Amino acid sequence: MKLRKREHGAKAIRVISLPALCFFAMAARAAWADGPEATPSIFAPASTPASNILDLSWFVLAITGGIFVSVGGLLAYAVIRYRARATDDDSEPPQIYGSTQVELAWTVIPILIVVVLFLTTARIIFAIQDAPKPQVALDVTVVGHQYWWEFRYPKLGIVTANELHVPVSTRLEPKPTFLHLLSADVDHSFWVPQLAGKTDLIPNHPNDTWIDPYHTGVYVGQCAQFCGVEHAKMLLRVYVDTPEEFDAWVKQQQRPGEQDASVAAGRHVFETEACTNCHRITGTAAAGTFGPDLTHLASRTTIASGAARNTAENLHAWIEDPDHFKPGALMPAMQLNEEQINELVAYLNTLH
Ligand code: HEC
Ligand SMILES: [Cu+2]
Repeated sequence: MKLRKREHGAKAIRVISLPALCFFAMAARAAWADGPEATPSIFAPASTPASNILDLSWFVLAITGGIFVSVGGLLAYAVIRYRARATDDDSEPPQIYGSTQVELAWTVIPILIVVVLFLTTARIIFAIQDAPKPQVALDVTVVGHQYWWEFRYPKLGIVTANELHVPVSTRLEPKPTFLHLLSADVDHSFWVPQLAGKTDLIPNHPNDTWIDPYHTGVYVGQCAQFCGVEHAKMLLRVYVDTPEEFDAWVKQQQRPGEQDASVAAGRHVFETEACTNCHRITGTAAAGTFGPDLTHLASRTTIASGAARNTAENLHAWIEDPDHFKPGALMPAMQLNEEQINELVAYLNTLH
């Protein structure tokens, strides 16, 4: 009987040490995090809004961790120190009610803690929201669609999809990107964990956020607001380029669609099928805006909002039946024959 009671004490300690272990594992992770990660982690921020949020998270975690450790410690102490013993008589311990000091202490201290957490959080939210936009900032309009992202660079005359290119922003040469967030249909949420917190894209209610990534590389993100059946495959990539890479990318995107005579057959299929109703390729009659702009499709690494790599086989499978990668995607299977699809893929592959 005695032994079993001791086991209870040991269990209480194990339950407490598990969250503590997780806490230290995360802290250790943050220590060596730097640059882009394959699995995005909020513990490896690479942009001011994300690192402000991480600082706040550590602060909140320190306070709540302190509460957890002291309450858990007192509880464990009481459980072990005052456990039932064989020598106990069965009388009740002294019953104490109504100590004004104690009641005041456990009402006022939590209120103060909540006020501190509230104020520090509000401060960070407003610091990010109200950050002044410098002259050099890059403007991008982000439009959420079921289930893909449209990126427009109004001052540069560029429209692209799913893969956002921005220049790196260093301390010496700051070049933040300000994002104006819109939606074409339902609620979406722009979230690239290493770059900034989530900001929703709400129909008829424009929102704004900004990023200033300090390392080059690819940062992955995801729509963070349930927006329909394919919400989980509404991924996004942010390419943080050196200034030279970014300028080269801009020049390439500003060119009209490639006109390669060797793939005229595929272009003909594209222009005579319903593709033109939904997609735009500058330099052709296609001016649809329901689906992604395909003018520079071949310059993208992925298709269908990160659902598949941009390879000839995947393009073939996608055009044959988009449900192959994204069941419920809003592009119909066009019932084309093998030859037409092959011609189309050959054409799309020339659209650098
Ligand atoms: C009814 C409108 C519609 C028609 C018609 C249509 N598409 Fe699409 N297409 C879309 C939508 C919407 C997407 C985005 C799907 C997603 O990612 O969820 C898309 C995505 C694509 C993509 C991937 C683009 C990217 O950057 O991810 C390609 C390539 C494509 N369509 C080619 C075609 C071709 C070729 C045709 C004609 C045979 C065609 N589409 C017809 C609506 C359409
Ligand atoms: Cu979405």
